[in-house]
Amino acid sequence: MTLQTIKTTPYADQKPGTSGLRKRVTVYQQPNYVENYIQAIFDSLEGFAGQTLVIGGDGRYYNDVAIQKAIRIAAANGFGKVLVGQGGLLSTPAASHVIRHYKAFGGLVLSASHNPGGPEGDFGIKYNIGNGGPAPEKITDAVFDRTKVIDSYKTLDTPDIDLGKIGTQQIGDMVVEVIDPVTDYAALMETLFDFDAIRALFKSGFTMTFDAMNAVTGPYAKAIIEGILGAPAGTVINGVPSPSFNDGHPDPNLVYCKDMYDLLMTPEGPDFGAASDGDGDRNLIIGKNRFVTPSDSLALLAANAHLAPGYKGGIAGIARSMPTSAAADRVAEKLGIEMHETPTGWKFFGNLLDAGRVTICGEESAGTGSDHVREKDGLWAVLLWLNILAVRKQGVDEIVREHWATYGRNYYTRHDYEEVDSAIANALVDDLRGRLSSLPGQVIDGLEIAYADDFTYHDPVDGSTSAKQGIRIGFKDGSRIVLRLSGTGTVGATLRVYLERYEPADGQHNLDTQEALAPLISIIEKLAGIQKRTGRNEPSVIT
Ligand code: VG1
Ligand code: CO
Repeated sequence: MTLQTIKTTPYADQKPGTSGLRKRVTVYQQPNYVENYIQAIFDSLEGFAGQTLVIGGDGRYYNDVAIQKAIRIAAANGFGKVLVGQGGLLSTPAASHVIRHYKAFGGLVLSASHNPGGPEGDFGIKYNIGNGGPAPEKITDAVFDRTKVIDSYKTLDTPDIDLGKIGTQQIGDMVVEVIDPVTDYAALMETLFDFDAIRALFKSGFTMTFDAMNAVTGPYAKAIIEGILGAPAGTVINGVPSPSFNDGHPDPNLVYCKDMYDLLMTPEGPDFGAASDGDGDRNLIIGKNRFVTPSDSLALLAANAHLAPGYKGGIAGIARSMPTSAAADRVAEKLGIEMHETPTGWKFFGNLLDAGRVTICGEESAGTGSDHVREKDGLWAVLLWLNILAVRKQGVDEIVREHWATYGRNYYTRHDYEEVDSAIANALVDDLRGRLSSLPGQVIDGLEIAYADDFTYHDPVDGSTSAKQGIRIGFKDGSRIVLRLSGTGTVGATLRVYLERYEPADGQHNLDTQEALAPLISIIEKLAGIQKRTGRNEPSVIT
């Protein structure tokens, strides 16, 4: 077995986005594309000689090829040990837990999350630091700089490692330990939730369907929900991870989980429906006759977290990404705890969690999580919901309505325009940005603009600043429109428009969401001309 230093030439497009480097599989298949990126990551880190690296992925197409490359490059760069999930699988939250639990130096998460998979789909690589969370911008910026000049990478001339067998193997000076991907994660969940109460809930005849979307959460959900918690076999559907997600799109929203939604709206349907995404960090929650928006779910979980043993002492604070609705802010206010607004992407929550300033975090894009790991965690959210349902002995709809009657309702929707020509999308955002200072005071369709800015985040823990994180237009009545470009798409640009309107506790809570937000939809068209400029007459996806 020989250590090799292989000459390479840089790629210009290896800039990490909201969550790692996501590209088409065909882009990743170019010579040395994976190698360059992983070597650039290691070149940007210090002090890992002899340390442990965690590697796992969501099992999508190309996972098996990339993971072998990653192991060889890690060995050649001097890591002492690699911990890898059996079959190359680790959900993103489980990878975060494994990094923390075994005090690893960091980890590589091979995933493009909710993006479609398969040979024509997407692949991704993300580096997580020792706290288990996505690398902060300081590191991702350094990695990008390095990719632009990289001229060689290190690897070992060795056959593929057998990842099917649990146990340790040696490659060069490095140990490879293949671990069961589920065991440590399931044990962690057991410390947080009242499993006896949830078991009793299922025994009492409560019914649920969990759609793992042919992605990585299947084995976790089966082991925990059907195995440990005793839900009937068949509660977990699409539970076998498939490299192409069975040609599905593993994004748990009302478009790709429409069948589940329809089922939950019928009397014959189960009491509770949930789903998670490609890498297991997102969640969808639907009760009988009640879809819970992710922003509301964050607020509800924060308000009820004390009902679960892991949070019985109360929560220190809440953080939400900027485009997420302000529903959680009202909970924080009532609890008298800290509330933080951060840019999109879980990497911005890490410092607040590490500093103990917040316990629960969430994003409007179906991501919620807590300080138990440093990633959002789909199954965790589902289990916390089950714990709350078991303790409160009420249905989802009733709990949601009581919440609105206490805190008011934030009507909320997101309109996505996908695969828009990048030049058109950038010009649209730049034009609006240029006009922001003239907007406050203007009255459009009877609504007065109170403020308009481009969100800049000042991290209160490390003092770093992140500018240009999305355009916010706020109105006197508390309504808000946010507009930003996605950092996870792989083709053209995806324009996201986030719309929110607040109805107080004694207000109207029964309106249709799109109708309730129609005035704002019309205002943003007047201000930004999205449909006019993109030539689209409706969003590609409404969530
Ligand atoms: C999207 C979501 C964001 C999320 C990110 C990664 O980013 O909006 O909230 O953190 O995906 O989630 P963007 O830049 O496309 O809006 V995942 O589950 O894809 O890792
Ligand atoms: Co994900």
